[in-house]
Amino acid sequence: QLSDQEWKHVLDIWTKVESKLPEHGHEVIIRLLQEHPETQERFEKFKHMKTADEMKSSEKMKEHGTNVFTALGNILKQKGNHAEVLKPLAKSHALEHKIPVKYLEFISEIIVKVIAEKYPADFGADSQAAMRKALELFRNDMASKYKEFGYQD
Ligand code: HNN
Repeated sequence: QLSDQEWKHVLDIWTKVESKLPEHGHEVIIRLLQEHPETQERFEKFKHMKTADEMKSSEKMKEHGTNVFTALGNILKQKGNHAEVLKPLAKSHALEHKIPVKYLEFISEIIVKVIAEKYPADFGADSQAAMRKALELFRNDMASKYKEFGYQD
């Protein structure tokens, strides 16, 4: 679990992210698919896309980035008490989309990298460490829900 100070770091930087949430979500998804091509196979609606340019001009992908970042923001705002919000997501990502925890690790790293690039002055070492911890908590709780749903990756 995170301290009050750590949650404050996480939610303060998230306020900045929200000022351009669709753009940042879009960029994170593109980088995930580019850096880890195996993740692209998990998306029926994106797996035909070949180039980063195609992804950049895709409104559908931007919309998906928005959905992912909106969901993540809703989780972070629970400050760890996210069981209820997590459950439907864990269920769809385990049983329907079949997303291994490893992919959640991939996106976590990219999220920290992208925020650090966009907001260097507001995302110092303490904030980065706090965000990493929050994303780790999210992944751990996803992983235990995965087990409950009988999904082993
Ligand atoms: O639960 C749902 O299926 C609703 C759509 C949704 C949301 C709100 C998805 C989603 C889909 C369905 C896309 C569609 O058809 O519109 C798929 C195929 N995800 C995936 C696949 C992979 C994936 Mn995710 N998601 N998602 C969300 C929301 C949040 C969310 N998803 C994530 C990762 C890392 C991957 C692996 C490639 C992901 C994360 C980290 C989050 C943030 C909580």
